[in-house]
Amino acid sequence: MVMTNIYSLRKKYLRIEKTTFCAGCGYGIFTNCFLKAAEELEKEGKFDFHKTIFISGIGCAAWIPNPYFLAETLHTTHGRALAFATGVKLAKPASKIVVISGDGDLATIGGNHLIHTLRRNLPMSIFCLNNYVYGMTGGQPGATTPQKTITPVTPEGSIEKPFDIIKLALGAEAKFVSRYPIVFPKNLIKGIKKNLLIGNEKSAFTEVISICPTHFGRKNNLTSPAKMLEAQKEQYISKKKALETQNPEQKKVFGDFESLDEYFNLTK
Ligand SMILES: Cc1ncc(C[n+]2csc(CCOP(=O)(O)OP(=O)(O)O)c2C)c(N)n1
Ligand code: SF4
Repeated sequence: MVMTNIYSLRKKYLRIEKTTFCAGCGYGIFTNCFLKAAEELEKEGKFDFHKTIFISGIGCAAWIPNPYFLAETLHTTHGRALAFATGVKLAKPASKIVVISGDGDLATIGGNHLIHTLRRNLPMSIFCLNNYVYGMTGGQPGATTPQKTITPVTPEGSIEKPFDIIKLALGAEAKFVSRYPIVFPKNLIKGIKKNLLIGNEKSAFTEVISICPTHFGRKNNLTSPAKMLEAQKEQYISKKKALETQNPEQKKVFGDFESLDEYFNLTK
């Protein structure tokens, strides 16, 4: 179970144990899952948290590695985490690079860096934390915001069609692409471990579906973190179940994706 020794994990891996994230923010769940995955891999002798270089851009998600992780961290400029990560990898090829940042940072302002990083395929692990808005600056819409979402600048609902980040990554011919929602922590931990291992050889990309109760939830009738998690649970189905059942409700699929064709077949 994920939470059993989470306090000792936080002591071991965090510089500051208490975070400034809003109560119920999905990033707490992601952080705990990441620490659990890191610890499991360390026990297997396959990962060294304290020697890893964690790189992030700007945003609430970008705060996860820095200031919190007790490791080498580089907190960069908005949208440019992958450009910095590329530079660090080229300068220090033996280093383990992990990028953790938001969907605004990696897929909106940093979208160009994302496609070229995936195309270039330098070994690194990339975690894009998607809460569907710009959380840090007040919940404005970005490239992933679903249509009809109420935000401070779209009081009648967002009208633009959003990016599906998985399609974007597969379209850029990323060599490893996966998606895991925070509401399924056991799957998420496995997904994080797989990404961390594959990221030693190539660019490994994982979209983590998170929640921002403060800005997305409050404005869109999801009035508590629990309601947001329940809604997330309803919206997503594992790839295994989607294949077994043909995904009759056309839910969004999570798991590891091999190709655009496979992804299109799963989601129709
Ligand atoms: C060049 C630049 N443009 C805009 C900003 C303002 N800004 C800071 S964080 C942010 C959005 C972050 O959103 P996301 O990456 O999705 O992370 P979240 O806060 O939702 O975790 C923006 C627009 C900035 N710091 N720098
Ligand atoms: S604003 Fe949203 S994303 Fe940022 S800490 Fe609060 S709940 Fe989390």
